[in-house]
Amino acid sequence: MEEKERTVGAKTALVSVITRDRDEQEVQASLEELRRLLETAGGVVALTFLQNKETPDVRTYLGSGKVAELAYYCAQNDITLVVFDCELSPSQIRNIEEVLGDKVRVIDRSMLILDIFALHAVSGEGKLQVELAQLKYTAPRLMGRGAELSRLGGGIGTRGPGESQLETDRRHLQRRVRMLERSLEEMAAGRRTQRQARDRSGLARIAIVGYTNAGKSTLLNYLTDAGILARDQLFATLDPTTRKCELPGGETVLLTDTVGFIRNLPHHLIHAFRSTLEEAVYADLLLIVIDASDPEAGAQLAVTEELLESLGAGGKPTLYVFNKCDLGAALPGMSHGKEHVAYISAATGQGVDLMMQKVEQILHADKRRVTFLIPNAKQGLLSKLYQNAAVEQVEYGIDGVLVTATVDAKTYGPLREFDTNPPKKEEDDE
Ligand SMILES: Nc1nc2c(ncn2[C@@H]2O[C@H](COP(=O)(O)OP(=O)(O)OP(=O)(O)O)[C@@H](O)[C@H]2O)c(=O)[nH]1
Ligand SMILES: [Mg+2]
Repeated sequence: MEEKERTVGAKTALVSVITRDRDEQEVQASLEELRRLLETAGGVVALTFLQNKETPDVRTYLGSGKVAELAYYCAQNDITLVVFDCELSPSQIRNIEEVLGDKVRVIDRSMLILDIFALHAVSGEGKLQVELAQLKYTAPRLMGRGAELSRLGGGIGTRGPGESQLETDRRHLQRRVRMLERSLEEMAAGRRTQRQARDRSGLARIAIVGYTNAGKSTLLNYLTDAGILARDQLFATLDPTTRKCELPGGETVLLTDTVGFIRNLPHHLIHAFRSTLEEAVYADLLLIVIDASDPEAGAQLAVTEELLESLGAGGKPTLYVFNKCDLGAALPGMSHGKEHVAYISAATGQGVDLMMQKVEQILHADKRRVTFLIPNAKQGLLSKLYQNAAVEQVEYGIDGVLVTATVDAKTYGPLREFDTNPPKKEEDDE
């Protein structure tokens, strides 16, 4: 394929601008990440191009003199791909390509990320999510290049989902977008049904979340032999995987591995993956995995927490899991002010037992042992108790059923009126 030849192994220039809002350190860290993204997608960095500029140029992002300079370097070094570490508008891409000439393709950070997503999507839902995001984000950026739109879905030298369906005609595109949105909505509904079934099982749900490459899949593999692909790549995992796992005390819980986060993700990209990310929203406990050996760990955690917040998963019981401790911690002070922390190596298993004890403690922190008198007319509540609590003793009497069980706050709430020894009001409000 022509696209393949152009991009896999393509000599690439990475471009960034140090602006008033982004200092050099931030720009360098982001550029380093862009280099790793490019390598994951199969490209080779031949040149890095930086400019100091108060604000990016509206027409060409770099100043016009700098774009001309970039064109010269591209020609000198046989560069065929230029990746800007920012979000470019469709017209900026066109204007830059005009200066750089026919041989050079210009993309931005999000287009590169979508290329990788296209490479790594496995499930039907994952593939449709990627295609939809590509149609909404990448398509307008390739419009106006006529027949070349067929590149879309091809990604950076790969065959992505949906390549065959893509048309140059906008109306076709819009129809395809609506079709994908409908299919994804149906899949999201299916996911909700699955989730409800899991809810009925009464098992606690734990979501493993965190920055890309932190070691989430390695951890789930260690705990459950899930056999998920774990690699030194960004966005190795796109599709969530859920496995059962036993806590030290014998309780079975559900653990879900999720897609990783990264900085500077445009909002509509997050939106496209919302339904898979929702696994985190419905969890009872979050394990935020942090690559403690990465000097950027602090910034990565901040991005992770911000994204969790925007998804509506902020404020959940959280265990901060500092991973890769076999490599040594880059930032020793990071656990300050965090209520629950664990230090592990998912690769060697060191510290994982202790981590699981903490998981158990947090899950059980709000549990209490209660004796309920459940009226005969409300026998349905008894089966709820059997599902969601550890029932110790049951006595059938004339007034109803006397049950002693250990319950969590969620289960206790609707049964409060049947508690034979309810807590006093003050305790209640704690
Ligand atoms: N040394 C060391 N390497 C680890 C550890 N945990 C994970 N890794 C490595 O880190 C890389 C990323 O691990 P993954 O488990 O794929 O990370 P992830 O968080 O699932 O990443 P994405 O799915 O890409 O978001 C792999 O090369 C792992 O072998 C650890 O405790 N120590
Ligand atoms: Mg993974």
